[in-house]
Amino acid sequence: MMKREEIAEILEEMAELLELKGENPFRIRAYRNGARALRNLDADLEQLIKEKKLTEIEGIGDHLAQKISELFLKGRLSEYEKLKRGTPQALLELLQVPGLGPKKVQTLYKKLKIRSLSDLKKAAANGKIAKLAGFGKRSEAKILEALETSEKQGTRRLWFDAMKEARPILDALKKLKSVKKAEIAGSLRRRLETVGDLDFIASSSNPNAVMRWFTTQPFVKKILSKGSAKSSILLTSGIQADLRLVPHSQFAFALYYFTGSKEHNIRLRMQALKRGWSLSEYGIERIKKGARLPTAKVDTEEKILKLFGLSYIPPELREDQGELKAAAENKIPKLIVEGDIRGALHCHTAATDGRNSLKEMVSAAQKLGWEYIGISDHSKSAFQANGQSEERLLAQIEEIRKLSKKSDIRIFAGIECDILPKGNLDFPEKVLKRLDYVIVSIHSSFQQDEKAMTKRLIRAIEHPCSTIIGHLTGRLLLKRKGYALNIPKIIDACIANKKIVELNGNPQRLDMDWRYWRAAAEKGLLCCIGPDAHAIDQLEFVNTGVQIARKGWLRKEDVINTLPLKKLEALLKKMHP
Ligand code: DGT
Ligand code: CA
Ligand code: CA
Ligand code: ZN
Repeated sequence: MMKREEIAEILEEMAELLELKGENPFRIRAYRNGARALRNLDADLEQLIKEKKLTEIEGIGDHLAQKISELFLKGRLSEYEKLKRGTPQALLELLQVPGLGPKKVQTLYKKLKIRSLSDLKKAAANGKIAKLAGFGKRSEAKILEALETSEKQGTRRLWFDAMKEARPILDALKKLKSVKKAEIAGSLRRRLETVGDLDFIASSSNPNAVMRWFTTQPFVKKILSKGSAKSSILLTSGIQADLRLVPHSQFAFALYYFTGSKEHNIRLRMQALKRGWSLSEYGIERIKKGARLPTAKVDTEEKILKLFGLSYIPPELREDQGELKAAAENKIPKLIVEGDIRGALHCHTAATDGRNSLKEMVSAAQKLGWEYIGISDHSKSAFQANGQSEERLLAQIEEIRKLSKKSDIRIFAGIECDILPKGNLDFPEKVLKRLDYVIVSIHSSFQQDEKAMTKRLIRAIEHPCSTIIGHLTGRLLLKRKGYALNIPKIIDACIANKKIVELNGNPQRLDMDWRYWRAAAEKGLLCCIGPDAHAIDQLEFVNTGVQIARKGWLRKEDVINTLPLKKLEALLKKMHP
């Protein structure tokens, strides 16, 4: 069964395709209205369909109801597929460029004969687009910028998505008879927020058999290269995967080398040279006469580092951010692990834009073994997310208090409160005071300059009722840069006002960026890892957050949702009187 949001997206795409064809505006509007109605739906879609009551919803007529049912039940819509097939590929591609809607795409197609992204780029670079009616210099510049970012990002993937693909491949590799050891390497192992490809390292005594396996699986779309030491394939999802095979004795060295980062490796190799050794993916050897090299067997990464007098450096930290120095001083922190998490505070329900009810979210949290869950639905200005009015919020608080009394797990009443353009909050103090905590986030007016944006956020930080700053920069990885912001200043303001910064675990956000966390936490900033869950199956995003927290050198003590219930309760009470 298709999800409500997916159906809404297809209806919107239908509207775009119809508009591209120059169809009747009423029909186009009907699809758009239908998408909006679906997104704002309070009731259960499945039930409405079963009882044939879809048409009772404002904005959904007979025709649309039939389309929605078809999508929901079959997961596809023949009319949509036909429309898509009938639209030139070039137009579909152009439609994907941010800032280009159907009308503009039509104009580009007709007036400038633009048939591809490279045509579009050429025209923009030559200033031809600015001259078209309805475009102008600004929109030309925007198109160029959008094209450049999409080129730069190329085929990178979110870490989360790449890991989902890599796990089963790794498991299958490990099960092969001729494979002794197998690991993920590269940026995926380092938990970088996006990855260029999947890197696998394995040791085997029968490389040809392993490579034959790797290049003939159902996940292979195309073989890029095949050899007994290295093969590269394109997965059906479009992402590249490399497999390197080495003899057992070289496994640890190969794993270390191909985990990277390149910069980290270079620094470690310099230390080797200073000692008269050469370190490579094959092993370590003496290159200077008289240099001493321990003869003990080196078959783990721990032992490689030990040769240099270094303590173990987890892959997440190998980014040349001072980790070698810390390891030399035995100062690599004990990083947070998934099992340290005892609950989460950034969770949405169907009261706003979540997919599950309060009860469902609570019981899912309980199944995860959490001691508490905080509900933080949107505030009224977030109308695109069905933000709650004061009335609805107060009713929800009531509902939460009642359910919490009956439950084995504590439910905190919170909110994700919009920070308005001037920095004031979306609800008056007397309302916010009824809650246990307040996450403050920006969901509008992203265009403000750095000074205005920083001022806006600091005002929210200084508000007596704010507790946690949500997804600090608003970035959507591979899609949208964060808004302009003086992050160090924000960090200082949070520390001065004793406010917490979120590490948003949604794989597309991972915000605040890991590069800021180490220094911030050393100055005393506390972190809250939020799943920003909009459905029960997204509660696990808190674990993605943990991976990134590790990358930011965070320990359990730096993260408030590792606290046992009583301690967290006390902390929130102190912060939010
Ligand atoms: P990616 O794939 O762009 O997300 O980033 P990585 O780090 O996975 O890079 P990749 O796949 O090109 O190579 C995997 C690792 O292998 C890399 O982190 C370090 C190592 N490596 C690859 N080529 C070189 C090289 O030319 N020099 C050094 N020092 N290391 C390399
Ligand atoms: Ca890689
Ligand atoms: Ca690679
Ligand atoms: Zn948000």
